[in-house]
Amino acid sequence: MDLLDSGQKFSPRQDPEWESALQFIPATDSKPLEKKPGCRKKLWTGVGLLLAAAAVSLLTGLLVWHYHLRSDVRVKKVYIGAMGIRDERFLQSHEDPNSLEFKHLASLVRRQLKLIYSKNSVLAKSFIDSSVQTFSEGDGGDDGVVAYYQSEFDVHISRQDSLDQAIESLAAAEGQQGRQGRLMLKPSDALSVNSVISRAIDPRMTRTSLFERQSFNIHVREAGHIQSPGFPDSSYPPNVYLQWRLRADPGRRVRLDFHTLILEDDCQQDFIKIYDSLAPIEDQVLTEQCGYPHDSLSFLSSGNVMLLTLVTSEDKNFPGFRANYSQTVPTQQRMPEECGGMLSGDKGSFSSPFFPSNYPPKITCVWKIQVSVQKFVKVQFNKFFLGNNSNECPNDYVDVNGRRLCGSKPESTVVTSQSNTMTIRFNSDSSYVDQGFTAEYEAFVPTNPCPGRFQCTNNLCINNTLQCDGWDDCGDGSDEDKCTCKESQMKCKNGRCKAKFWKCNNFDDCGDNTDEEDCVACKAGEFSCRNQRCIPEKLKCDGKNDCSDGSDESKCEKSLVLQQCSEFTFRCRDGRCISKQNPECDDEQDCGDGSDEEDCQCGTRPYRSSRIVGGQASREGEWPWQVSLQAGSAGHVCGASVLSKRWLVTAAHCVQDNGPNKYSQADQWEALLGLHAQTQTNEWTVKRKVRRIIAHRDYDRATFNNDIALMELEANVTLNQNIWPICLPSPTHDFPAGQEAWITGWGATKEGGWNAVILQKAEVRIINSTVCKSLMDDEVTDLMLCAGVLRGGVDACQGDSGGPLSVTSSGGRVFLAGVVSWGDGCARRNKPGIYTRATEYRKWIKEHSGV
Ligand code: 4AZ
Repeated sequence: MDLLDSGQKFSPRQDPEWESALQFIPATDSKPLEKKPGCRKKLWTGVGLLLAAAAVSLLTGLLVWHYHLRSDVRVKKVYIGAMGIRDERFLQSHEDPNSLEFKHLASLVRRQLKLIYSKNSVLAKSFIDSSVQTFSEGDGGDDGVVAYYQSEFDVHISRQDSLDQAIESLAAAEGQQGRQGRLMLKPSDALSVNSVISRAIDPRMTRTSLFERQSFNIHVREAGHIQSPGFPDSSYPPNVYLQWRLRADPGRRVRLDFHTLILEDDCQQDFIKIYDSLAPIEDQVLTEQCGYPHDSLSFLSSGNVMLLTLVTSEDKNFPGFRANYSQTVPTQQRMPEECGGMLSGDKGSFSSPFFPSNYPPKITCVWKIQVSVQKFVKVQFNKFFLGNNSNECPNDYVDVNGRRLCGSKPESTVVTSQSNTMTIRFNSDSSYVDQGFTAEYEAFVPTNPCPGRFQCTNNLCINNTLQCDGWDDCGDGSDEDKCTCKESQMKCKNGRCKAKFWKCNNFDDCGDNTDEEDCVACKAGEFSCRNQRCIPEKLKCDGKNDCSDGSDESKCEKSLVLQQCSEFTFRCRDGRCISKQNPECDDEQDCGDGSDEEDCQCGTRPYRSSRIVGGQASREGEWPWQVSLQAGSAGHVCGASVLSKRWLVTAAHCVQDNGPNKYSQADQWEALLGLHAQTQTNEWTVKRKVRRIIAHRDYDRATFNNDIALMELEANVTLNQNIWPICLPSPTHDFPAGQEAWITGWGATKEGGWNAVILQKAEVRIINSTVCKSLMDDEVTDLMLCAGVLRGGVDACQGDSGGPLSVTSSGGRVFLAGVVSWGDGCARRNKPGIYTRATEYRKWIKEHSGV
């Protein structure tokens, strides 16, 4: 159901008093505050201090009196709870608060609660009233009803904790109370209570500023969606507390899949919470989310109800959420078929229920693996996300032959048995769910666990060629222990062998930093210039060019105006150079003429929170500068980046004629901006014809030097939340080796593979140019930049060309570090991706596009 379609509109209340209440206090006469010289000043200081001390003591005394001694400082406390009632049948009319049946049962519940509270002196003294919010079918599947209620208490401020304790102790006591309770009420009015749980409500839900409170009741038998008010055309309203109560048929689970979720970053302000209940009982929270989460956002209930709450604070512009709801197919006796069972055969796989969705709460699955006699069992967990890491794993866990695993585990965690059977038990408790796990099992011969392969200490089997290659493929380093180093390798102190060119690359490749020792010729207390000279450390950032190449003045915190510019220093429009590193668009004016902060409408994501091989699907709007360049029936061919309303940057090799494909001609192209899935355009997507292509005149087909081109769009685009320019770095912008960068695109997801449908993203690192040149047989020039993951598995690939290599600066804006250009295959070990170095083309872009 679309809430707004159903006529529920939100009209935030305005305070009519506000404007007339505004008053301006007249400025005090400043003269009496002026300092007086001499000993009168000391006298005044003494008197001032005395007065201040007196004021502080008075205030402290008042506070102590106010909170501890005054007898009338009382607070109202609200508790939320659920009461399980036996011998009562759930009726459709119990969903309608205006029905007689609802009213009747609600009044019995209220009386029962009063009776329960009356038996506890703390509760009895402060109880005010209870109200019943709603009912649902009992949890047990057969007869029974659950009542969700709210109870209010009025308590002295110093006795809040004992009230909390009294409420929390109810659950334990109520098992017996239920049976005895009958004696205290007329038999016809007594309820047969089988459980009571009450908890303090999340204080953010009782903020007095929340002036809009509403609940929506939805039956999820027919699949549909819910969304925050105004979504997607406007941001959600401020200061609201909304509840969506979702009910499935008895015996089915509620399923909620988020399509979009973009809230304010600060969970203290705006957040959603999902409960495995129809009331916001804190013991039954499945998740709390805010900002722009990257986790799996698909949830299942344990029973047939679920509650989604949205709380917002003062106005901020965030779009909110849209989530699809449905119910699961029925299972005969609820759980057993959904997970667990007997696994026979010498190979197989299994996963936590509903993977890759989050597993439901309160579920237990048991797998019994049995392989051929005389073989043992090996289970390899490929994904493993089970809540927080802890030693005892008291909450959600996987138990393998009596050993509990929980938290997050690295890929390829292996466990083995000492017999031909293994029992694996998965258990989730009543709150906070996670994505779960996927696992493969295999039988092995105990005398030869890795036939033809290398056996790691952690029992993983890897290809023999990966042993002693300088990379930890086992995950525990055992494939790199006890190696004899080759001619091209150096020996680290810890015994590892690493390629010689890793030495002195400013990165600890050995793991014990021995590859980075004895690298600089300079003595202690000296600064080593880029040109290898040594200068006293104190001359660094003193505004003078002591190194003579300017490198001692290029990475300073403060932006001193320098006497001399160098290839490492930022040049302001007025020609002066400053010593601060990467000062452009960092929201601080560093140049006297302000030119470092001009043209900075770029590099931000609309809702600040925040193909590719080895990447993952991105969220809509996450990379608003990403463009898909499409050529007639060929569809997507290359990527590009938005520079302005009119200009895109891409790779020159994308716009070269290729047989019958006349890619150098503008009319062959169409640019899709604000696109997420190749097959789906939406209200944010803009399609534009291309008016003009300007490929770099010196683009070299043989070497890929100058692989850059500009595209002018036929008509300007209107920037929106999914279309936004990336910042261009100044020629002296530094992207140091080791820095994190992101690649994005719809290119092939493996070498020689198919293009992706959903825009992919992957994290890589900038790679030292000297290392890169030696890895790429000296085919990399200074006009190129290398980035990748040298262990392999993550890279740009065919179809990503022309797209951005995005780097987030310290100020939070995203800069174009490079344009996807070429590589030796895709995602191969020690073969980084090669990018056109954007800093080298800043002037060229300005000259040809004006951007
Ligand atoms: C391509 O064919 C291509 N691994 C782009 C990037 C890379 C390889 C190939 C980098 O467009």
